Amino acid sequence: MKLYFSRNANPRLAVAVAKYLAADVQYEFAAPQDPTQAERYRHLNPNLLLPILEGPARPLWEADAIACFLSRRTGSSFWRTDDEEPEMIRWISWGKEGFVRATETVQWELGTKRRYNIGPTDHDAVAEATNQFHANAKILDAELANRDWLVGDAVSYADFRMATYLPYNDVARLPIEDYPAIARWNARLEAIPEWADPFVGLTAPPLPPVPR
Ligand SMILES: N[C@@H](CCC(=O)N[C@@H](CS)C(=O)NCC(=O)O)C(=O)O
Repeated sequence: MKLYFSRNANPRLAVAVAKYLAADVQYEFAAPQDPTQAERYRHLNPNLLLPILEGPARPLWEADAIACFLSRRTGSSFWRTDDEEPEMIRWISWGKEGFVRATETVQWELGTKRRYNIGPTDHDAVAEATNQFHANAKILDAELANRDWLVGDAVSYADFRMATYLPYNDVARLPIEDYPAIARWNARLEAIPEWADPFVGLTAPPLPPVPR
């Protein structure tokens, strides 16, 4: 199986999952958004986005689907399949609408758009997403106040998914430290080597710098 990736957030998430699960995959850097490369990838993912897992009967795209597949394939409970599964889905679903979306938007406006010269930063969008971040961080902080992980007593895919954009907070600069339980949880995640740097040993160009 081959996992196509870049250093951006969703492929980073998929690489972290595959590495954490010690899945038997090869890793290949890809650039499907590059017009000169797009046709190589269109049959694998018509969205021309990463991650893509080639190997299953149909190539799989969407980080969540890839995480589910690899967890099943490796016989792991990282993607819960027991009574904790609804709880895991709750956090994946809520995160995508709230905390993840807020952190994604700020990172997109201040990071990705500037890195790839996609267009001017929409400061209203940053302000709105920052408000959304605070509203959701308050809820997440209360949830994490008395436990280490979102689901049960061990890390799950819900934790990785919720934190998708936090490794890019050097650019987004959202005040994670104002939420002590989130900060502790993020530190626990960063203590997992496969999360802290999923790209160790892989060949991939660095992200373009964010111009000042
Ligand atoms: N919903 C998709 C989003 C995929 C996506 O937006 N991928 C972006 C990176 S975050 C991408 O492929 N950008 C082009 C690139 O990294 O080369 C998922 O969860 O996998």
